[in-house]
Amino acid sequence: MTDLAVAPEVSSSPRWSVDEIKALFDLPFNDLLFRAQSAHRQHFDPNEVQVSTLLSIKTGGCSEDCGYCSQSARHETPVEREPLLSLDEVLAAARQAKEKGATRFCMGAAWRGPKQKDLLPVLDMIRAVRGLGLETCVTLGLLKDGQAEQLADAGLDYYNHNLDTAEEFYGQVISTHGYSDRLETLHRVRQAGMRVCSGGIIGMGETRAQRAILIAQLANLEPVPESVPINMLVQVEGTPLSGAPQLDTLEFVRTVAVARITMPTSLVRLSAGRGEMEDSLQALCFLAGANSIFYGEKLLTTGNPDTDADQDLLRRLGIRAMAA
Ligand code: SAM
Ligand code: DTB
Ligand code: SF4
Repeated sequence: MTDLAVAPEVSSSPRWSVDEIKALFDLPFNDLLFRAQSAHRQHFDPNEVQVSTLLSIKTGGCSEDCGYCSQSARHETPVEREPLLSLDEVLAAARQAKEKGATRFCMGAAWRGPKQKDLLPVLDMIRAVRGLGLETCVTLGLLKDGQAEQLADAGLDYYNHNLDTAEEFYGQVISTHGYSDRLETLHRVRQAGMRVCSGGIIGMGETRAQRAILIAQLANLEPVPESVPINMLVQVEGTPLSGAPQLDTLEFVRTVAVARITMPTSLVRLSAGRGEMEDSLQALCFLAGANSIFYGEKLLTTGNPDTDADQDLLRRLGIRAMAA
């Protein structure tokens, strides 16, 4: 179990027990979706999605061994190591994202965590992107003493740091850092007063019970993450998880629905994996309460639906972009 001294943001009287969450997963599909859609309508316009665009500001060559990740230096993947992008490159991408209708710009770096010399240029990027009138989010890995405060001072709106899977399964996917390291960074982000974006990856070989444990962990964070990305594993050639058995897509929809019911006021993001999803599956995810997407032809290193296809899908579903 997680040591509460390390992670004081884990509530001592949890809002949701793992058994309650397992029971949600086990509901008949239609009952589960009805409950999710009802919860969604209590807090959100069901015909709106929040639109974020993602940019990899530092790609590849990461020291960590995350079994799903194309950017680990320990896996032979098609991704090449690249230096940190310049401020001008980032600003050009952010301007384009804004023109295309994104309200939040998320910048990701393939680091275990930022070194101080790396953090300084990222602070400039945050200030500049904010200056364009976009919400800002960064995902830079584990934060050390004082770094969250520096990000907050630069005006960062959200820090993305996923718990990714159940604590008991984490060690089978990642050996170079632990679950308590992730919780400690989430705590630092909260202490510095920033909003939290934290979710996970589904389809890595975890059991349904482990999906329930992940959702319980997220839903019992105090306060609950404002943004909860639910990623479907994108299998990348050369990673240890390439070739993992494909998850039943309805189980992914169930996970979105359970996230919506247990975190009713959070944005639940239908994140990685949309590129491989039929429109009808994405529509089911929206019905299950997903109300945020990554918009733009690339995620970090893998593909995402092209923007024309997304505009067409949202038009056919009568879904509008949410104002920031
Ligand atoms: N290095 C930082 C870290 O690990 O927190 C930030 C970047 S990392 C790529 C951000 C997140 O992307 C991971 O926590 C994971 O949830 C997601 N991710 C990475 N590769 C993925 C894949 N192949 N499929 C689905 N999600 C993935
Ligand atoms: C999140 O939960 N998903 C995004 C974002 N946060 C950083 C990353 C998805 C990465 C998918 C694989 C890739 O493109 O490399
Ligand atoms: Fe590095 Fe993040 Fe990829 Fe893990 S998920 S290998 S920490 S970039």
